[in-house]
Amino acid sequence: IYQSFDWSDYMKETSSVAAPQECFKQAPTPPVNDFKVNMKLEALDPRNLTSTCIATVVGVLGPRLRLRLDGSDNKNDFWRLVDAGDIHTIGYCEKNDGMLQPPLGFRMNASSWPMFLLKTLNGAEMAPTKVFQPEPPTPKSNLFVVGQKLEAVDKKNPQLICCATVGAVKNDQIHVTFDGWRGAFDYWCKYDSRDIFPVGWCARAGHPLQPPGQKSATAPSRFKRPSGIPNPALPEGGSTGTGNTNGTSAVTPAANIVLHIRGSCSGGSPELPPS
Ligand code: MLZ
Repeated sequence: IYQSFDWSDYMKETSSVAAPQECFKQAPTPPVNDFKVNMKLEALDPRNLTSTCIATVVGVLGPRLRLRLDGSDNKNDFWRLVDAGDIHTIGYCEKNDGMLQPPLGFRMNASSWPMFLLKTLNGAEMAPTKVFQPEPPTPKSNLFVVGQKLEAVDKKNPQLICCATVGAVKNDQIHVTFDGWRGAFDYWCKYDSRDIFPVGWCARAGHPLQPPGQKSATAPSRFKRPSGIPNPALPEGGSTGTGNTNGTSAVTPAANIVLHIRGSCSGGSPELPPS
């Protein structure tokens, strides 16, 4: 029988506490999502933040938008909150004397960009101003404390928001560690990152929350998802082909790649934020 995850039980069991709302650059009441699939807007190219591009909403999940840059492929989708500060109505860039740019990896010849832009915007459904929600204020300082619980985007599977713990705090950054998962998913981020949320945010937002993982793969867990119950966070009913009973799937080994590293490059520590 499927036992849904309960933060308050879990925090009792683990003698832990939630990071308070004041720590986060997030609205206490998650914003409404009035965007619709196929609406177009302006977004910064996540792979080249100097470029403002046209993006299309290709999915909605709670207050989040799955975006695809027009002229790009379907392998570089990214997610933004409806109250993100870096998404705008079409026309915003030009109004501020900017020029819309083709995305990195534009699938056509650069010379065809002006005509592509004309055609992609012709007859397009443009997201109206009213669906863009105001960006929440930034906390004055890093108020996080090691051990506090939170909900965090899994940057390797960015559709997922998962149970997490503050593993370390350094200056304006926190180390996000994912409960029940090996360290490969952990990351450092600024305390005002839009990828971290207070405990309870997903429930309030109507967004799925991934329960803690299974570091000990054989031990039984109340949080296992029985096979047959789809993971709502995944497209097409949640099957990834390599699915396990956790509603997730095994990590696919990366293809072999050749790294050419300069002798002068020391690489840097994965355990510390860039100074
Ligand atoms: N398919 C992946 C999902 C891992 C999600 C981890 N989130 C912290 C896997 O099973 O490895």
